[in-house]
Amino acid sequence: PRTIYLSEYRVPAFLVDHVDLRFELFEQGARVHSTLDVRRNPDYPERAEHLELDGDSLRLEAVSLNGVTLEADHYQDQGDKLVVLSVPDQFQLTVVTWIEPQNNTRLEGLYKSSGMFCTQCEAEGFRCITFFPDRPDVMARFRTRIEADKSSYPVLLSNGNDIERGELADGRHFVTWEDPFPKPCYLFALVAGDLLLKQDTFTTCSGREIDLRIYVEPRNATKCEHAMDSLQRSMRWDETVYGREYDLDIFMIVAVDDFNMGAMENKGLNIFNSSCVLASPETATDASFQRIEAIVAHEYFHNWSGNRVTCRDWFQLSLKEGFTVFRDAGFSADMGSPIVKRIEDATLMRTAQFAEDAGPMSHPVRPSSYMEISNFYTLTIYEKGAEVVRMIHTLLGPDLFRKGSDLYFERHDGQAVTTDDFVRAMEDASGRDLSQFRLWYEQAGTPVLTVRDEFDAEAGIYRLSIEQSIPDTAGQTDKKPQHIPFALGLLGPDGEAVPLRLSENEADAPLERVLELTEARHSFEFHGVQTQPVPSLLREFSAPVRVDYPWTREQLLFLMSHDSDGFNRWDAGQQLAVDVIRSLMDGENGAVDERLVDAYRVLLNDPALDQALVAKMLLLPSEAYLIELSNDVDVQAIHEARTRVLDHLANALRDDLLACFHRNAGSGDYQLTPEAIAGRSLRNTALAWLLHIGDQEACTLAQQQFDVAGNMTDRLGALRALVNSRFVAEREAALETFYQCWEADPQVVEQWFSVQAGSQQSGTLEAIKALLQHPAFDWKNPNKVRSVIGVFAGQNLAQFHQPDGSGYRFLADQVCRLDDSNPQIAARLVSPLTRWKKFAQPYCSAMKEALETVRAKDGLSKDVYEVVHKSLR
Ligand code: HT7
Ligand code: ZN
Repeated sequence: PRTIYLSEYRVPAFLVDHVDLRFELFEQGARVHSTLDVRRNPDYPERAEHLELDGDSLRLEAVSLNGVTLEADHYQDQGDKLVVLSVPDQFQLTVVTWIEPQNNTRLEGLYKSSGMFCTQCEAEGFRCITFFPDRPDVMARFRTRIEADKSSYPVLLSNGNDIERGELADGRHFVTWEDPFPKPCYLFALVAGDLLLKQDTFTTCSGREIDLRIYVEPRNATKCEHAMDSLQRSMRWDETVYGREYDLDIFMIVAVDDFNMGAMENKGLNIFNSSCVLASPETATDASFQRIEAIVAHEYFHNWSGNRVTCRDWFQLSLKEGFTVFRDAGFSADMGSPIVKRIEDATLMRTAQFAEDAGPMSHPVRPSSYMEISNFYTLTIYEKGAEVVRMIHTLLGPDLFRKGSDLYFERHDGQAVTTDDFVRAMEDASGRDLSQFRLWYEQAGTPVLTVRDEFDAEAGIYRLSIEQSIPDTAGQTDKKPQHIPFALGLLGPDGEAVPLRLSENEADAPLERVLELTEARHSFEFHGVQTQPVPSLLREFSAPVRVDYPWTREQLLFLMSHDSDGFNRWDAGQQLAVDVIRSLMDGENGAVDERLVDAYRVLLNDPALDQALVAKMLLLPSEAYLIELSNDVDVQAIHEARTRVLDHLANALRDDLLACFHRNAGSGDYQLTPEAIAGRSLRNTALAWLLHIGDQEACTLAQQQFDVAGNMTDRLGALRALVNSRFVAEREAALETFYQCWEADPQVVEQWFSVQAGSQQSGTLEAIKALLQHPAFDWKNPNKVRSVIGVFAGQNLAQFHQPDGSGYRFLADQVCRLDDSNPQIAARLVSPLTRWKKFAQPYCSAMKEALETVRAKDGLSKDVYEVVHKSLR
């Protein structure tokens, strides 16, 4: 496969002002008539003789120019390109293609899902529909006429407003849609199906009434309320916080079962993975409700950060994704608990994004090359990209940041631009120089801050030295220091905040500062400090960096109970638990530090503490995080040490856990407040810990909760605890009961698969193999694949990393099988194998061997090839 470089970017040779599409949809295929108004781009440096259009898996039926059918010697159908020879400066080109949506298992372009037609065009799916300059900087106005059988496909949707509809012969009908906003073809969408409509309205800040529509399969009629409510709240929030008003008269969401990602922000017609829209308390967990709220908001926010202002090329993907994730994070924080949201985001960064940044697929937030762009919808582009925007927000402060975002939207409305344009708008609005900051977009790898301190009691000075280094990553060495906002505070002996005086006589010194690190080495002196303080570093995870500081357990315990920064209280608990787990691995002293037990006891029993924070603090660091912190990883050793700590805590805190369980029994009616969510989380954590040690009373309580729970969070919490406990004999019976109750609901069945794929019981691999034969498992449905194979390989680390390599061979086989039908999903699934160099023997060689078998597969897709090739080189 060819590598594409950012340095090769050229403006398009031809522009398309208008696209007229006509879709004839049939069971055996679809005919697409596309008429483009094309003109030469005056900004293109030469005169391009021929027009080149992208295509993929298309059968070309006819080409005409200005209404005259072209003879075969006037164009070349090269499969992935249609070249129209010697074209005039301005012309109308009509292309007719035949495609087979019913056989499209890649789920790119036009395909069928549960009997309906739907599309996914980002990044390069439009070329699977018709020949077109499939690049985001070609923006056109689209008119789309859809024709289909009326009884099978009563609902026909596309972007914009419906301007005409009517009946055709043979029971067919048509609807024509017109989108007044020029857009790149990746934002095109079409849906045809027998769908039920849930409708509501939203009145914008300027008084326009927007028609809000959610289309679902009729059986899902009762599961749309939360998505609709989330949409309305997102629309209001974007007006209030960013001054962004919705622009069309209609906003539509359609739920489809087969979808490669979470959702897609097509202009006025968002298409969602069903699991990211549909929810009711009986069928969806708290996590699903929160995910739906976040994704609905994310896709809605794209209307400005993505659609009105889009990307010039796919190297700029983080322009829209990083900014939009930053925006949706702000929304989620405002709708729930800001600390919890920050903890969740930092956890994702530190476990998964740091791993990606240190692995073979590591790339900058603005990559400089790729083979297959679908492989670059990564945590680096999305999450690190959002952290980069967050740092700009921290450096500028909220008011200047808002000024910068206003300027960005105003300056670039209707354009396809770059991350550099975004930073320039921030600079111009704030007057700040962000030239060094731009390195965050250019350099891959996670910066490491080595922090050391000393206290000069006599002089009353506390000195902090900070050294930054950025590790080498694939193709990048000798990196320059980056501009890092480093938030900190100092705690005095009673936990009080120490004023941070950077000079001797500084009056009104703040209690928290954001230090701006720009050099490889800095040292700071804080004056007027009476006693040795405890530093609270990188508050609220102010930058996506690793901090290396020689914490003592006393310091961590102190921060855990005294830090005014909730995030760092949580983090101190995490670091303490990491240290305790690691000391067991090192065999330092065989016992678990009782101070950890005491700290957890306080958490469990102090009702004055923020219970949402407590719920997070009670979760031990995950195996994935412990792996990420280690080299030469022995997964089983990590698993055993973590399990021993869990055993010890659960035994020592048995009565406290039981009391916590009963205290958080809930009030019956399901609420989504941070307090209610925290209560359910505490209750289910307590249950899981108690079942882990086989507590008889808790086993009975779990069975009861499983039987009578009024919501899916508690029912699944109980099921998970029962399944994971080696002391419970009724595991199979519970799983069977659950399935019988919910087999008709695909989203619940996916959760049922996930619980089993995540099971801590030995022998899970055999159970997984059996699940692949289960009637509800479907290779063509990405959610099913993810809930079984993805959860097993990506989350069930102790079971996946078997010393005999059986987990790896299993994954390699499944990747090869999927590669033929859905390469995007196969390429994502192979990722757990790619970090083989990080692991100790025998894991390391066995992972590499498994990757080699994937590489040897005949006809490997370029999606999987890129990942495997970069991992093995
Ligand atoms: N912008 C959307 C990206 C997306 C996508 C990319 C590749 C393959 C399938 C896809 N489905 C959606 C999602 C988003 O970030 O909003
Ligand atoms: Zn997005």
